[in-house]
Amino acid sequence: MTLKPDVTAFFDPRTFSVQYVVVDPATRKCAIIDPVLDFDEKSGLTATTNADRILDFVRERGLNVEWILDTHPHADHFSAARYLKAKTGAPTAIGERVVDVQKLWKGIYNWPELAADGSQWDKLFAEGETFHVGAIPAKVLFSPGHTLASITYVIGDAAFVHDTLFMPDSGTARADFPGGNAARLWKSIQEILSLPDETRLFTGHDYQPGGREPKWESTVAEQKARNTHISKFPTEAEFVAVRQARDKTLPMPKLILHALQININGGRLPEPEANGKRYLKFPLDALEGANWG
Ligand SMILES: N[C@@H](CCC(=O)N[C@@H](CS)C(=O)NCC(=O)O)C(=O)O
Ligand SMILES: [Fe+2]
Repeated sequence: MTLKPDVTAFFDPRTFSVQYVVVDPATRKCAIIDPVLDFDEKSGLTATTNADRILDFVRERGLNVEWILDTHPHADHFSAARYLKAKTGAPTAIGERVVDVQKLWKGIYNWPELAADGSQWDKLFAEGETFHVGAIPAKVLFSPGHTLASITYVIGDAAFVHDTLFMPDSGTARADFPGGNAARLWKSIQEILSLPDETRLFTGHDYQPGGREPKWESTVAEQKARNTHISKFPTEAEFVAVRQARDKTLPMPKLILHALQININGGRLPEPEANGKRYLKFPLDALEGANWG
């Protein structure tokens, strides 16, 4: 029998991100997945509105946070993992290939002091590694393609697929960031679609095509039947061609250069300088060939 966690989604309309609290109702233990730390690039302000909403939910329901999980180093928002660890004491985790993403971006940022060894997280998951949320068994699938380090958390009958498959009417994630690969993404998607048909899939973003209300939950069966990129372009070659053509048209996420330097450091903001203020650093002309939008 596959156990069913209670899943609550928290949609962030600023970044179209979906954050999750995954609860084992029997033990009231939970995992938080992909929490967002708010940032406004125009003013440079940071805030913890999204993360505090999650903390309120956890407190009101008397839940015990067992894990703070990220699916990949995000390119469009800051991770609130560090903030939530400080608030709850729960361990942070990500996939072990994060070290490859650290090495890549350490070069791009010319950041010799960054330890590219994953030591910024409490736990680095290996491919196929198992753990528990309360009494519910969980397993890690490596799902690279969108990033080198992307993973899927399968927790009971629910898979947190983040930026692989979006909702069926929206398609799939882009594969053109440094370290991205459309053919690899196709393989990762096939692995997710080989889970049982009734597996609940929870996506990491919803860009609300056509202005519809935000949605985040589907099933393997629905994705196989209706995903606009997968059902219409079923072979690897067709998918890769469509994915690469679309990626050429997409401007970089507006926060990619802001976010990666926070997220490859486990969600830590830069240390304050002598005046007590924190500063970001931007490489110029590093993402050659990127679409200007
Ligand atoms: N306009 C958004 C784009 C964000 C973006 O590129 N999202 C990635 C996931 S991190 C993606 O796969 N997007 C697919 C798409 O836009 O079609 C931003 O600037 O933040
Ligand atoms: Fe992403």
